[in-house]
Formats: sequence, structure tokens, C-alpha cells
Amino acid sequence: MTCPLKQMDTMDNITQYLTTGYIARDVRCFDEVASTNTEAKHARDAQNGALFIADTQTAGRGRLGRSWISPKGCGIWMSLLLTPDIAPERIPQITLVAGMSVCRAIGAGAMIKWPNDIVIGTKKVCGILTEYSGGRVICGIGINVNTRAFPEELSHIATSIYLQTGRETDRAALTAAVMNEFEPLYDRFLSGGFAALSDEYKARCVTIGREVTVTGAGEAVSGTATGITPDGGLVLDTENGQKIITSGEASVRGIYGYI
Ligand code: BTX
Repeated sequence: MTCPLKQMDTMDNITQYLTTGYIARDVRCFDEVASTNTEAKHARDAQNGALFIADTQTAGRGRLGRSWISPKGCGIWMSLLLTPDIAPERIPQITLVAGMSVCRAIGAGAMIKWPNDIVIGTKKVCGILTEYSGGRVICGIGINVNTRAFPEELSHIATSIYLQTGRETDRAALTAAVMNEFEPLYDRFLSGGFAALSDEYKARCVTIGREVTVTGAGEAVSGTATGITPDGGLVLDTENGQKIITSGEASVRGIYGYI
């Protein structure tokens, strides 16, 4: 996996692009960490809105114990520390808010694959892992920015902004753009609930209108995705009627080579 930019677009420049009040006003940059989520979790002195960024992660994490490859200098590997005063069942919705922010900031036709992937075309450009620990929420966001090539085993799933647009992106500017989008969306979410954002989420959701199979705790459920509920669930029309899916792995026909 190669990335010619290396450190040229240094992350130290983020602050100059920020328009936020409290999000990412404390930015902590690292050359290399195991996982920025772990780094954020252990930083007991950090406050609401602190952002942890690494140039590379040696043990980047996805969901369900999966790994997230985070090559040096190619992407944005970052974790936002949040201390919302909300009911625990609303915490997973922060993933959806983060996804909307990334989608808006990337542009380039980026869409959300419910619940936590951002895709361009049929491939994944970003993944989001939200964790809850000791009363603090850690929202980890990984964006493939200037990656030129992926390992063979990921080539049917993964893409980067560079591969999709043919243009290099300044990672500091894009990081700030995500944060600038996140703050007002997150404030609306805190005051009005996810319902205040669900229409826009639905409009940006590539899953809607497609055939989906969801696997998770119970039996697999298949159907056509028709909507997003006010609390971020996926509405599926199945042969046994309408079902609301609130968690699980959604395979979407036409995405990541699923036919
Ligand atoms: P996920 O479980 O939905 O996706 C993980 C799966 O995605 C892997 O099993 C692999 O198939 C594929 N994958 C791995 N690396 C990449 C990549 N770079 N691009 C595209 N596909 C990939 C998604 O989990 C959540 C990922 C969050 C990553 C951020 S980075 C900053 C923070 N720190 C940390 O350790 N994780 C988060």
C-alpha cells in the first residue's frame, strides 16, 4: 500500500481551518499509535470535543474485533471524545451523526451505507467505530484519503478519495471540514434527537431502495430498505411485513461485490 504524500499535509495545520466552538479545539496528533480510540479512552485529562489523530495505527480497530488498516500518511485516523448527557440507547446514533458529517465533508458522491460505512460508488471510503467507556463516548473515524492501492483481500471492498477523484486531498483541511460539519449536526442531535436529522440521513443513505440482508444476533432478515426511523433504525419491507432493524451487519445488493 503506497502513499506518496507522506507528511506533506501535516495534521498540525488543522486549527487554521476550524470554524467550531468546542469540537476539535484540543487536537492531539501522534505519529503512530495502536489505535486512536484507545488513546482517547486513556486520556483522562481530555475534555468534551478533544480530537486524537494518528498518522498511522498499528492496531486500528473495526467493529466486532475486526481490524482497520491504517497506513502511514494516507488517511485520516481520528477519534473524537464526547461526553453527551443522553440516554445510553441514543449513543449508537452518534455514529449516524458522524457518518453524515463525513459524507457532507467528502462530497464526491459519498453516501452512507447504514449504519456506519461511507461509500463512494460501490466501495468503502470510511468506517466509524463508536465506543462507550467510563461515561465517555469515543467516536473513531477512519477515512481513506490519498491511498493509491489496497491489499488484494480488500480491493473489492475498499476505496479512497484519491482513487475515486484522481485528486490528492489535504488531510488537515478535510479533517477540519468533518469537524465543522459535525458540530452543528451534533448540537441539533443533542437538542432535537436523531429525528431532527433523519430526513437528511435517509437522503444520503445508499441502502434505501436496495435489497438488504441483515445478520446479527438472531436470524438473518432480508427485504427492501424503505426508510430510516426517527431514531435511526432501518425500515425493511420483508415477505413477512415491515421490520425495523436497529443493529447488525447489513449486506446491500450491489455494494462491496454482493450480488
Ligand atoms: P467495520 O467492522 O465495519 O469494518 C472493518 C472491515 O472493513 C474489515 O474487516 C475489512 O474487511 C475492511 N477494512 C479494513 N480496513 C479498511 C480500510 N482502511 N478501508 C476500507 N475497508 C477496510 C469499521 O469497522 C470501523 C472502522 C473505524 C476505524 C477508525 S480509525 C480511527 C479509530 N481508531 C480505531 O482503532 N478505529 C477507528
